Amino acid sequence: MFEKVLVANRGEIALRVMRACKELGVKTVAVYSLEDADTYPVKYADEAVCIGPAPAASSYLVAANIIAAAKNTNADAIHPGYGFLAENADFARACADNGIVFIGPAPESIERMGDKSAARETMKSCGVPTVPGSDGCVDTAEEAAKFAKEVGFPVLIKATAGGGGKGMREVHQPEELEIQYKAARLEAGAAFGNDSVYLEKLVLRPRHVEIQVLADNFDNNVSLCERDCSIQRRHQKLIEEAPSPALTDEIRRAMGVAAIKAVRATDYKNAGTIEFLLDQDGRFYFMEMNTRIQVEHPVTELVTGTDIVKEQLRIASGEAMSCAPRAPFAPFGHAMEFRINAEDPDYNFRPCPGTITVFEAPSGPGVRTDCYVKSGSKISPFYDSLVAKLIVYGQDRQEVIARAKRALQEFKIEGIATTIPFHLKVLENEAFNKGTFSTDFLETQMGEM
Ligand code: MV4
Repeated sequence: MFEKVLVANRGEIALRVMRACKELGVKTVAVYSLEDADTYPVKYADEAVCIGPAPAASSYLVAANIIAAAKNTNADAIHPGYGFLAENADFARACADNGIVFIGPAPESIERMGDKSAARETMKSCGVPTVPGSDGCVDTAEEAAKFAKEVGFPVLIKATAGGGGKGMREVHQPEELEIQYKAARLEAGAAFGNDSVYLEKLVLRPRHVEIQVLADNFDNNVSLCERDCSIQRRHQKLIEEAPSPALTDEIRRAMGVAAIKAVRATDYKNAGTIEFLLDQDGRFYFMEMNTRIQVEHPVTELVTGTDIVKEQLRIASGEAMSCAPRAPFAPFGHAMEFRINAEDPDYNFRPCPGTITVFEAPSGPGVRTDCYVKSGSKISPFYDSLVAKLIVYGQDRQEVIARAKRALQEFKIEGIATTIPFHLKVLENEAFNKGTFSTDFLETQMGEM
């Protein structure tokens, strides 16, 4: 195991990683921007190094400063958390070049999955189901028309460098194709500096179901079941749960098998997530692979009894993962995560940074809160608005829903607006209670929200 790990992140995930380190007897180094100097993760770490001013582009995204901090403190590894440099292949390479272990997959794996069209082709060649579409990029509007005719309308034009929905255009009629094709390329070029696009048949009313995987260097490749992340707003997840209310044991097994097939075929190591679209007929298709720890990892931890961050540390340090002997996993009980963001659901979820005057987290059976704030903490306008994650566990979905209501009501956050009232409203919704929602839940079920 490592002696000392530098955590190249902030907020709740920095604290989450440090807690895993502490349990493994690993010393921790925090890096922080001037804006974050007084935050709890910085105090919690054994050592802390300032890496620049508030803007992420001048601090948490400056690879050279972070690597210098690791060298100066003799850290043997860097955990990137999520966001920032977590899926930056050049950063992973720079770590290796400086004799520091990057706690994550190989740079080649990050690169392969970062190109969404190439990732799709890789998966297809591994025998993982993909949505019918263009094999590779579509370079002209004529070529787009040819593919659209082949797979049939409606189609979806996607940016190769995309992810998270940017540069995506739906096309429902042949007449719209040329305009939307050009618009997608312009948007992708502006957003990513890369205007290449590809095309897929549009899956109607899909669910977002993703499989968590772990792979070590001892040929242990395990699937930790799925998470259903269909409750989103503009590609920001708000509620995640495991198991998915939409999966039969048969589909769950098939999805897990597909995910492991992909992991083996690409020699992927460490933790990863394979995102699938699940259509209304129970068929699933590869969407993207995330090569980082994800915000919603705790729901998987609760239904599988694993500590995913500790497994990441074990795998990266050259040990075998400790959960492999218990695989294959069948989900035990049910878990849901509610993202408590500093956003006002009454005003289009506008960010509400500011000082939290009172903060009291719920407790009691089946309740976990991952957060980094206390009464008096400030939510900075410079970073994302995640304040806390409420993760609720119970024997079945019904118990979890009742428990979540109780826990959300116990939460006391004053001084800023949060997404708690939104979550309480969702918990009263019939489609949510039945588990029959898809990714259009917010628009179709929550009215003006
Ligand atoms: C799709 C799709 C329907 N059909 N692909 C959204 C983000 C990006 N990762 C891929 N996305 C989608 N790809 C096909 N062929 C619908 C979406 C999509 C979506 C997916 C998951 C969760 C929420 C979503 C919201 C809108 C669109």
